[in-house]
This record gives sequence, structure tokens and C-alpha cells, in this order.
Amino acid sequence: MKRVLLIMMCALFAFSFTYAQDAKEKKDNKKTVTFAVEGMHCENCVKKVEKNIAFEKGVTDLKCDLPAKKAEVTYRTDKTTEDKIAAAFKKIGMEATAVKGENN
Ligand SMILES: [Cu+2]
Repeated sequence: MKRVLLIMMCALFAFSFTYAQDAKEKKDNKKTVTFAVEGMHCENCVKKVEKNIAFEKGVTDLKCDLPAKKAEVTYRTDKTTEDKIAAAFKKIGMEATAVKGENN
């Protein structure tokens, strides 16, 4: 009887472990894309980007590099896309192009 219980405990443990791994993978579907942002020329522009893009649906992190005119956007791939983020830049009057080969 004790042996059955032990086997069941092991099975349960293995199952929950697999499940936890699965859940972690689902949480980690993040992607960071660097955008070259045309029209971001001063601190105010950076603030505008931070106030708008950072709150776009699916965006989890945002770093602006004013001298390089670049914005590093981290987003959840299940919530948004590169195109949607570029469209959000367009809405605030900036042209964002994903820089290939930097981190994507
Ligand atoms: Cu400006």
C-alpha cells in the first residue's frame, strides 16, 4: 500500500514539474527588437515615446537611445507584433524600423 502511494507521489511530482516548465515557457515568449526611430530628436520626443510606446499592449520594456535614435522594445509575442509597435510609433508621428541583426 505504501509503495502505491509512493509511486503516486512520484507521478504527481513529475507531472507538476513538467507543468511548471510549460508555464515558464509560456511566460517567456518575450522578444526584444531594436527600432531605428526617425523623428525622435530631443528629450521631449523620448518622453513621448516613453509615455506612449511603453504602455502599448504587450510591451514590457522600453529603452530609448537618443543619440543613436534607437528604441529597444521588449514585448510579448502573444500580445503584439513588431508591426503593431511600428504602427504605434507612427501614431505619435515617428517612423520606426526594426534593426535586423542587432538582437533579432
Ligand atoms: Cu523632440
